[in-house]
Amino acid sequence: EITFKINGQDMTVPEGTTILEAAKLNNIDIPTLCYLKGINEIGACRMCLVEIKGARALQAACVYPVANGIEVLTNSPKVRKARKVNLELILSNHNRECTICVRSENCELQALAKEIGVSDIPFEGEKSGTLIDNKSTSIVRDETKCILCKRCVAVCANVQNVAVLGSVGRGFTSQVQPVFGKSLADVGCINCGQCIINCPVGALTEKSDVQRVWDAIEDPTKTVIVQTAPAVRSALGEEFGYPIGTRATGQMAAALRRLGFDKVFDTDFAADVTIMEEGTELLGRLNNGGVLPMITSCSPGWIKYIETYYPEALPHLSSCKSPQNMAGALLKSHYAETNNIDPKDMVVVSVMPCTAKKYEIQRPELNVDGNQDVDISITTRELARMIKEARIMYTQLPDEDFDAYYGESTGAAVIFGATGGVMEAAVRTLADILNNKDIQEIDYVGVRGVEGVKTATVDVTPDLAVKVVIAHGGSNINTVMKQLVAGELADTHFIELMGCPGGCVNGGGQPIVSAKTKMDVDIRAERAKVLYDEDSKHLKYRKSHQNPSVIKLYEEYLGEPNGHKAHHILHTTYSQ
Ligand code: HC0
Repeated sequence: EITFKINGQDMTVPEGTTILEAAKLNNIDIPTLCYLKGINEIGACRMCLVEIKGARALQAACVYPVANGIEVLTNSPKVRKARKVNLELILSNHNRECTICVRSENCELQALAKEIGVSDIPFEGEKSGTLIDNKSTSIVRDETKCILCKRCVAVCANVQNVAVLGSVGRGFTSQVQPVFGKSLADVGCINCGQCIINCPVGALTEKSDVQRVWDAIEDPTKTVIVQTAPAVRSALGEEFGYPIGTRATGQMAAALRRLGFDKVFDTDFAADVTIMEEGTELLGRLNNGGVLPMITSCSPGWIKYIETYYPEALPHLSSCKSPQNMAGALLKSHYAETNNIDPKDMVVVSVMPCTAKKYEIQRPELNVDGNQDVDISITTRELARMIKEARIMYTQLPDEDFDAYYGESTGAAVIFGATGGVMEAAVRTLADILNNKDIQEIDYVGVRGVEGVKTATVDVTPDLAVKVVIAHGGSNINTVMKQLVAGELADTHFIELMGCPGGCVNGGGQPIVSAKTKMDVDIRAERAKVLYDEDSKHLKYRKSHQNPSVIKLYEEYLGEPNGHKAHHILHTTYSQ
């Protein structure tokens, strides 16, 4: 234990505690900018400078461990002045067109400038970066706004194990860029957008498709149908002032209707279909000596990851399209046929917590009879912007339901949005089908939670113990994939992998929460809770095979799961 003084008060903390952490324990606020708890603790931005009595230089609180007997001042005139000058220097090299920046009012730099009281930039400032890279389907990188905090570099390398962003140059020529100054579209970027949600400013944003959606809605020749991913409802409310962990389902459906979509459907419906297809595929592989373990194929960041870094393992992937694309493919086939609409006159829009979904929809193999499954994919944030632009008073909206049939879903589907959810949904259905009964104990808590890699053995029947592995985020995925290619997972049957840490609830398209808030709140767990609550408290059915509309769809149209028609519409092969 270490005893020291902070702003005149005595404090005792465990050895190794940084001044920043100690101050927080004592309700003393120290500003930070480059700091990202557990991910980027490098003391680079110098915003967290504090004075240590007797020491000549000010120290960065985020990396400086407390020592016995020191006296720390977090609010001395010297400290305030230094922070202000440092912030002015950062601002002098930053594109300050805040009024037209999508991060305005959600920008950590802007907030700091206000808190610290910067009212003038006394330096001319070198403008080091000029490039705006918008070649990627998913991510726009604007060097004029980058403040070199390196949060994106750390997340991309250490959390996602992708490492396509790095620092180049020194001093005023310093830049954060992909290798050789290439576009994000031309390096091994998996489009996950974790860089975006960890960027404090507007240097990294999603490629906006909002105008394309407005144009479609305004086009009288088009039937415009929207589908919303499971995780969107766990976070959309945050954009309208609701606390993290507020369920948005009903108001979201109401808002989408008022935006002018012809039909408001739920990706969750297709998640139920996915369980029918993927569960059947797994049983087929188990019974017929197919490639095992089988790995889920619904996260497009993960798909790009395996194609780029583990192509030899592609036969392990399920052949199922993602629920997003299954929904699109069914709308352009079954729905179009039954409603006498030419699929060419349909525009399917998906609202996703994900930036990689923008990449997924334009993959050439994801179509049905030449019609692209999904036409436009927007993020949760873009939907919020549309609602604001339309001046819909979101908080005043009533709760409404999705439209019938393709809006019907189960608790199994909604938990897809949290890590472990797809696995739990699959096990619920497999257990019922193989035991031929409606099992009541269906909360498989062993596969839930934010632990990086989860392993469980589920006794599905007295004779079948299914061994499963679940991982989320590139680094954890990499741990599992290394084991897989080394032959260490030969006795595992089914693996769920999701590209983002925490699963889709923490996807790169979700509302952006400041690093400061993330010091206190695990947004992955809070948002996941929304989905598990919807599953256990709000939905009539909690198993995919009990979805009445899904049952009807197979009876009337698809035939058997994994049958000929289902294969044609709902499956694909990834082979890059
Ligand atoms: Fe997900 Fe999905 S659960 S990937 O995390 O499977 O993005 O929310 O929409 O497609 O359903 C994201 C979330 C989806 C898909 C579903 C899956």
